Amino acid sequence: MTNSPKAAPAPRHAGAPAQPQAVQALGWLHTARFLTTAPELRFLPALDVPEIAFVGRSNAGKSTCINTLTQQKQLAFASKKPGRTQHINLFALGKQGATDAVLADLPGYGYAAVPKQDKIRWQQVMANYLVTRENLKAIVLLCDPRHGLTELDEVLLEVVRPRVEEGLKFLVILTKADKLTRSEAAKALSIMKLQAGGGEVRLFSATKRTGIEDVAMLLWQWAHPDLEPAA
Ligand SMILES: Nc1nc2c(ncn2[C@@H]2O[C@H](COP(=O)(O)OP(=O)(O)O)[C@@H](O)[C@H]2O)c(=O)[nH]1
Ligand SMILES: [Mg+2]
Repeated sequence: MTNSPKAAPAPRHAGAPAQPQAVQALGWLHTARFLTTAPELRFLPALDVPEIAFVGRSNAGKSTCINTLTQQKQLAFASKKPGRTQHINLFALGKQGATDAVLADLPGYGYAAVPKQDKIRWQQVMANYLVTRENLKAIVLLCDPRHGLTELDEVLLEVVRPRVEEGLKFLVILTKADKLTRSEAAKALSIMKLQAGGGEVRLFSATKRTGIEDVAMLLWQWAHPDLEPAA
């Protein structure tokens, strides 16, 4: 069994057979549609479906990753509208218009040189989000392995680690893997596995289409813990 004609346009390496679970997961992610945008946490609507939050420093590859996973170029526009770059954008997921999960695109944070005030503020926003967002199910941290972890990535890891033990799902995506040699990629992966404190770590490349299916399946499973993946 491979792709049915109605299966979502899963990105494939030529000739590679599609796993039914990957087709299912990518089809689900492809349903992503803009739900709402909020300038601050407290303006987010309360939701009762699982929420998967994407975070990472600016330029880590977050927008590209979300667009690649959802196969939806226009989603990026929502985040790129002037004045919205610091907003939290929510995208609804689910077949037949029935929302069964949401993706939250959190504002990217700056490079090492951000003013201390901004760091403290960001740290408070993240801590607050983790504690108060009741439907938060998973955090996805995007990291460009050529630059390693920023101070704020480290802060995030510290805030997230104890929550992972309490059941929060956590995934570190090492982006732009196409820019690494095989041995650099292996090294980056093993270092991050030590730092992720029980979270998952995956290499990802939008250009070479590495890790897409694997990440999609992980997110699907986290959003549907009570469903069996497609056989
Ligand atoms: N080579 C390569 N470049 C990438 C990849 N993903 C993103 N980029 C580039 O990295 C830059 C930042 O990406 P973007 O998605 O805008 O990052 P964001 O600021 O985290 O949303 C852009 O120039 C992208 O084209 C990838 O997988 N491979
Ligand atoms: Mg972006």
